Amino acid sequence: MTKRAPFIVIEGLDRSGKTTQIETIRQRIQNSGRDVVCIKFPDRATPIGQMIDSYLRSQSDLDDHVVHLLFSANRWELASTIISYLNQGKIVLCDRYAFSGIAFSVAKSLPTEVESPPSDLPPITLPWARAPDASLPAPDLTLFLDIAPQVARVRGGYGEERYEKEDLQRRVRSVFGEIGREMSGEDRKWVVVDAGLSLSAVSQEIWGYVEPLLDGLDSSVGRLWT
Ligand code: Z5A
Repeated sequence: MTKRAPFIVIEGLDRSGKTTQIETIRQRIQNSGRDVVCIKFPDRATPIGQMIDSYLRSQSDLDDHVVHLLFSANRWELASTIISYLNQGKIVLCDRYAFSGIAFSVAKSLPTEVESPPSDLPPITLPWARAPDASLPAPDLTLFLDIAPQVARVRGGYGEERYEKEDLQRRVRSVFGEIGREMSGEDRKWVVVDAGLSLSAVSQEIWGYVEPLLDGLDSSVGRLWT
């Protein structure tokens, strides 16, 4: 049986170095003579991605439940393409995935120091947030680039988008911690990397996890949370 390629996800907070590290891994994989494709969520180019883009830039307002479902729909838009790449032997490197979806949406529902206006809708919980992403292609490895928001801030500062605020990033980090505790039981498919180290130290550590997967896998692509 021909092997299929691995699906590798990089997760982390804003400014944790996801984009930088994906580019380094992509080059190393290409230099090793293998096919690799990079994707990023949200994919702002699709019709749903354009709605998300407008929301993130604060050009439109949407209820938190609605935007959560849009982020998930954006992943479903690419789900069959991901599976097809993997079955063609193309390694998929993905910048953010369903875990970001859960972490950001649940973090928005956590209590804050500043009181928010009362809502008629229920808060977003982990089980509610996970449901729309169940059965998406499951990553074979997720590398969570962990960084304290105060260290991330030093890296050129946060941008102008809706979620680029230190208080929210702190709450997101704590939800990512909870997701990591749930996921870490799963055959080391979730790995925490200290993203506060130097660029080369981080990429060396990441490569140590990625390299063993490069020759492909015998199993078919898994399904998330099934
Ligand atoms: N979101 C959501 O709510 N729900 C979902 O389902 C999904 C996403 C998928 C999309 O942002 C927003 O959507 C995101 C989550 C939410 N909101 N936030 N925050 P995005 O994808 O467009 O932006 P981002 O993911 O936050 O990426 P970023 O700001 O570009 O950060 P990054 O890719 O992790 O970092 P970087 O660009 O590689 O590096 C940042 C700077 O740090 C740069 O100057 C580097 O040279 C420097 N750097 C990187 N690594 C190091 C080290 N090790 N040392 C020193 N300096 C470094």
